[in-house]
Amino acid sequence: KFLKSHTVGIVGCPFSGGQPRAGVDTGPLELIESGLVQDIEALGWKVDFAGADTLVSPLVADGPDPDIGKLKKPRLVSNVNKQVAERVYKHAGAGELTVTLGGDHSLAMGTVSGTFKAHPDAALIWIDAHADINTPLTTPSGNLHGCPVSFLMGLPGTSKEEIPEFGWIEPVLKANRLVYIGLRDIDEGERKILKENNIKSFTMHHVDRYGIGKVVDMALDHVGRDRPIHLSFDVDAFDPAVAPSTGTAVRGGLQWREGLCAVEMIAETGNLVSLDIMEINPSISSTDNDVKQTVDVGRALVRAALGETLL
Ligand code: 6HN
Ligand code: MN
Ligand code: MN
Ligand code: MN
Repeated sequence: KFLKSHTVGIVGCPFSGGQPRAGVDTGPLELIESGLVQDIEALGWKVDFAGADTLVSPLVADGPDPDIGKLKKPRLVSNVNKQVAERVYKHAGAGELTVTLGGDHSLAMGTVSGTFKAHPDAALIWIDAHADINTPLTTPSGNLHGCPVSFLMGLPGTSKEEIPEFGWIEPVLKANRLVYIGLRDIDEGERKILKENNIKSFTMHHVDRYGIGKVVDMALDHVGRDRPIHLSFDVDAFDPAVAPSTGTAVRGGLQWREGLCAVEMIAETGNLVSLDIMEINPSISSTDNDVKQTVDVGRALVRAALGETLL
């Protein structure tokens, strides 16, 4: 409905500057090398991807990058995301289904900005253990991967006047166009923001109580079934037994089929225009199989989004 061609535009972003753990920047290459492009082509989609070595660059701040308040590496995160936004917009504006491979979740500042520039009426579905809606004023860690949603909504502390370094981000996201699934680790400031802004949040409690199918139906009803959808999927939404190689794992997450089923239902609407696969960190593992398993689930998410199991 909202795509102009049966083409997937891939944006690889080897970036880790929104959080402290090295390795999440190698996620995109691992996904590509595992055969993701072939997976996509096998499902009958064309792939618009210039190659794994043409990722967003340079991944450096223009100058010194001291903390701003609590925020760590603010200029670096801002610069990279500005480029990501341009890349995503190029694909989304051309009517392709954009798939962004992270990298840490601060990258959603760029992916959502780029998608919403092409599709201003879009809704954002955020599947994650975390709400990533801390503001510069509420963040307990200063890690910007915990903050992208607040910038996209223009919450207090994120305005051009308060923090000009992020002034390029337009507050494109309205509270009623956002829905969360899978939450289970929410900071105090975030809880307040979710309540005050009436943001629809299906936590793991709701997944247990209603089942994933009902939860996704309620989520789609909430944002509306006739708009473009940007799905931002943090692999830490999965239980650590399913996706162990990630930087901020939290117990009690989605099972393999629950995560896949959610993505399949979103794909089934025919409205998916942009997908993020974030926070795969191949440097984090305690058994030989951890990395393979986490990369496998990332690949499976992309295939599910492209209709693998929809007949
Ligand atoms: N992620 N709420 C914590 C923070 O530091 O703000 C954790 C954020 C995790 C972010 O997983 O994308
Ligand atoms: Mn998370
Ligand atoms: Mn926490
Ligand atoms: Mn996240």
